[in-house]
Amino acid sequence: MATYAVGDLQGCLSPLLKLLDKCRFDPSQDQLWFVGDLVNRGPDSLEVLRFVRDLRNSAISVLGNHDLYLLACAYTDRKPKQQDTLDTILAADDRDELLDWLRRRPLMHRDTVLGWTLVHAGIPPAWDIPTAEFYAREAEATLSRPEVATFLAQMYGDQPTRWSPELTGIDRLRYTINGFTRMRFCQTDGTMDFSTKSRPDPKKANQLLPWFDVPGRRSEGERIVFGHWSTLGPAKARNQTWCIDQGCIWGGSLTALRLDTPKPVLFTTKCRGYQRPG
Ligand SMILES: [Mn+2]
Repeated sequence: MATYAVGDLQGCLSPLLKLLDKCRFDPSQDQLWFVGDLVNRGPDSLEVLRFVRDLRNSAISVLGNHDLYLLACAYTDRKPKQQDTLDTILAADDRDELLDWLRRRPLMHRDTVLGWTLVHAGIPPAWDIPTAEFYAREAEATLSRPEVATFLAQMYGDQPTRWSPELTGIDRLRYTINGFTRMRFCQTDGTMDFSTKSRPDPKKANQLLPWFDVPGRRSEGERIVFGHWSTLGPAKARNQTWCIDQGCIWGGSLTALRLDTPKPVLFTTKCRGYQRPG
């Protein structure tokens, strides 16, 4: 039995099918882990959502910022923007089943036997693994409740950026969601910084660090696979974390990382690119 983690799809189905062919994925035996952002910007958001849902127990998908954005568009008065490709989902006959399935996906998945943890963007440096799991479960419970709309309407915002065990209510939930699904950079003390999406700038390393390079990061030592950061550079181990978002939607590649081998093995397939940056 093989386990593959697959990078951000953002509504691109054909690269996924090609990639699964390439690694000879067998749904009767193997498992797929998806780093989230299944939908938006690509041409087949609805088909990708149905495909991953239909894999049932052969797939684990964590929530990304684009998945949460779809939920916000579906359950609140937020309107999709011009570059979004969510309309086919919002108009689909099976939209309610799909959205209900999506909002019950985890924010973090950990397999202690395999020794890997899956998240969309990262784990806040202030959290060790049990702490991260605790707050993931809290936010997941909120998303699975019937009153999900109330939460989604208050979800957006950059604050608070600094962790404190005294945070409560919507502030704590927003910190959790932003850490798992939006974070890239932190200040050297671990405060999240949402001012830039670019690649790390060595000249600014005394102010802004990728979350996985923050000194004293409490999840250090854990193998973590994530996506969300297509400008980070080649997929490789960085402090035992692997970013496998290789910018499929931008004409880069779709990447899978086999996790159950002594050393992780990369599989990639070229993507034609459906969106231009900016
Ligand atoms: Mn993302």
